[in-house]
Amino acid sequence: MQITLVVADITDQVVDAVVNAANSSLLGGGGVDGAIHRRGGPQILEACRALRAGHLGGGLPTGQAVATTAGDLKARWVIHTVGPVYSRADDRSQLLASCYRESLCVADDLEASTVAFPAISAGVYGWPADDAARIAVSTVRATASDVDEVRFVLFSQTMYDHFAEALGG
Ligand code: AR6
Repeated sequence: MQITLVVADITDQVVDAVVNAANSSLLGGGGVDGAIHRRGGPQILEACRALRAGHLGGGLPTGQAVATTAGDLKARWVIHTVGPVYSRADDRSQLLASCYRESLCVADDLEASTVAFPAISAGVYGWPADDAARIAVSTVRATASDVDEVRFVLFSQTMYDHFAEALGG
């Protein structure tokens, strides 16, 4: 598996699957989530509502992942995952790692060969950027998957630099 880094908007990516940093409701929010629903159109929300009406009636638990259509995005699927809210008192690193592992597992089920990830939990959920990058890179590296390319799509040069350091180290 190849790991690549780019500074870009994840909604512009031409990949098989785009990962959404969602919340448990799956019904939208700000950040990546808001951008994906805005650019992808109403089909994504419709698919999320159907999941909530079915086996995810209680919402998607933190650390888990589920796929829907990507609507009008250039991708085929959106893989929604719920990162943990950062806490200094409580080490939730395993839940953050689980987001990357579970998303790759869903990507394998879809037979996706290219997957774009944002820096999960590193925005609204407050995870320190250097640690978020370290967990993202080390987890993806340690996960066995048939995905050919994992592309981390970072929204700023600063975040890119954290990922580049994690990748180089
Ligand atoms: N493309 C790539 N990266 C982006 C984009 C974009 N279009 N927009 C923001 N980022 P966040 P979280 C970066 O807040 O911390 C939502 O309301 C951003 O700069 O999207 O997991 C959900 O509904 C940051 O580095 O996700 C949840 O309630 C990273 O993506 C909550 O936010 C993640 O920021 C999830 O919070």
